[in-house]
Amino acid sequence: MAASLFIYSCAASAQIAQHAPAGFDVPQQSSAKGTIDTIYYPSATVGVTRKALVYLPPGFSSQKHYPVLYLLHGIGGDELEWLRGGQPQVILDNLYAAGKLAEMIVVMPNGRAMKDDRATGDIMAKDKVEAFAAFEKDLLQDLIPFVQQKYPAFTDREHRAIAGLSMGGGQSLNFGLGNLDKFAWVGAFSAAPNTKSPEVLVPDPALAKEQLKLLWISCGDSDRLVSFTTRTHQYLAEKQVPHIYYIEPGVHDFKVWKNGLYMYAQFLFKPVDPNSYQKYSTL
Ligand code: FER
Repeated sequence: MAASLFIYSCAASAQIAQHAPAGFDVPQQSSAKGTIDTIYYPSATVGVTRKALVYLPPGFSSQKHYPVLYLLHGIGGDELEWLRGGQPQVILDNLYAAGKLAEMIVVMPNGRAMKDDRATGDIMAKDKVEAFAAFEKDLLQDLIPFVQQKYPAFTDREHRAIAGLSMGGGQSLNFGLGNLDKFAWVGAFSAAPNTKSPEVLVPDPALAKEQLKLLWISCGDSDRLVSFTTRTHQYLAEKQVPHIYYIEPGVHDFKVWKNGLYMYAQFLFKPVDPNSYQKYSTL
């Protein structure tokens, strides 16, 4: 019994993503680098051409097929926010160099689906906040089909992930859990008040449990918005929907979001072991 438990814990810990170590976000001279494209896609939803950034992994080849992660920004940001504040390409390049990441395409859109989608003026204005909800249609009907036409992407739910920070975290939960036929991997870093109430997010816990590969929710313990993460976690725990709930020391900033990307990305598009999720959790 003791021996089998030991073996089990070794096997489980082998696939556990650890908290980001020092240097995880520092460019390494010698390692292969991914590339970043800017794409412009016609949005029938908004009625304009919209912009997004696309990170292609080192060694990208149009002869292969790739899963896709949609990575969303916060209320004060746009398609450049992750790049400017989080340098995800450095984090991902380093993870590839360490052999810790499945090859994937990462799409960073502008999640404020309105004609003038700049993060200027009153970013909390009603029409701008509503545009974050309107992005669901733009994402599903305009951006995803465009990405799948332009890049050699797998098109099934098990090869599509969504994650975001703050407003983008709320969007990821709302859109991901609301469209389980489209997304098998859902992640939220410091989800904002736009996060739907747990009963609305997950009305059918059995279906969510069956369909989700991974549901990740993380937040800094001193974030003023932490209650939105805790509330979601409590409901999921009560309904026994497997998820990773990762509370770390921190506030509402890129230190937490970069670690969220670092950890969440390592799970994506690999075999999952929900039994290992309980090793995460609180401080
Ligand atoms: C709010 C507080 C914070 C809110 C949104 C946010 C829509 C979003 C923060 C972020 O994206 O960083 O009351 O309401």
